[in-house]
Amino acid sequence: MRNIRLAAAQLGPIQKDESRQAVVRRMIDLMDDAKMKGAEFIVYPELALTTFFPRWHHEERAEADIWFEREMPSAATQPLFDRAAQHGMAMSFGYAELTPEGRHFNTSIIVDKEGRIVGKYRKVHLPGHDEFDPERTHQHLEKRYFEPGDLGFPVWRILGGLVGMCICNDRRWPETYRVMGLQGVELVVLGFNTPSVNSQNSSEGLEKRMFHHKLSLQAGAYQNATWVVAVAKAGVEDGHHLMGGTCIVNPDGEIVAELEGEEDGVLVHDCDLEATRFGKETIFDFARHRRIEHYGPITAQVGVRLPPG
Ligand code: CDV
Repeated sequence: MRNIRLAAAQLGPIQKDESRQAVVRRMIDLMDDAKMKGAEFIVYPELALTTFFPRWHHEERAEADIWFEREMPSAATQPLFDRAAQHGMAMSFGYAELTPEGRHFNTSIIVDKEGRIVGKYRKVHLPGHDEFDPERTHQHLEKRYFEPGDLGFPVWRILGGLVGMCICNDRRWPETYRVMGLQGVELVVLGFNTPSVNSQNSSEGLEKRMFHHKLSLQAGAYQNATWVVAVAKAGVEDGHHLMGGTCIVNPDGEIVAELEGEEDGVLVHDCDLEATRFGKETIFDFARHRRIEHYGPITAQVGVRLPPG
């Protein structure tokens, strides 16, 4: 056994006018709860410090900088780092990053048990659009406010295992998991903000959206023999509903723990990293079975090229 006792720390809604300090207080409460339950690694959602601001259109792009962090830790987040170090707990959370060069990313970090940032990931697959779209039921302006991540999909040695990150929409893309799978990943942690309504097809329904969410996680876990932990920001934010669905998926692709509800809450599970070995050494032994001579189009083209005729 090579266990990581992991806490998936779901956040309920964060309203537009809620301060970073207030959110950090909620995150610390969840951390204290996770500590009582014996967790050594806590994972929070995408853009954990604010409301899901890409639903709001700022005519002036720079106005949106109020949602971004210029440093990490910041004065507002330092208490979270301090409490994590005090508990000896590693953590991962998402935030909007504004770099000293003026670049904007949708970012997640891993902080080790001593409170040091040891991993950074910037969201690669940005959904949505970059201009106000009157045809949609609501806006999803990630392409307006962020540039695509420039760090790839690294995997870090931490907590005795191989841990990678992705963010929300990344979970729907098999390439995300496979690039980490090719680095031996044993645990993928991710946060998400998923509206319960499809802005371009309101008849889709929550049930189908939840199905696609779980399908993506379960396929990614199974096909790469890795644990996957997905953590929601859920509930009604400023009149817009985000779905829940915080869950932990084992390397067989089975959901082994699920959080009910759309409030702040912690889901704790022992993830035995040794459980990744069987899949990695048999059906998904990449070294023996992958046929890269046939995979060229995956990196050579973006859109679909129809066959001739
Ligand atoms: N934050 C996200 O990336 N949300 C997308 C929505 C827009 C579909 C998601 O994939 O859940």
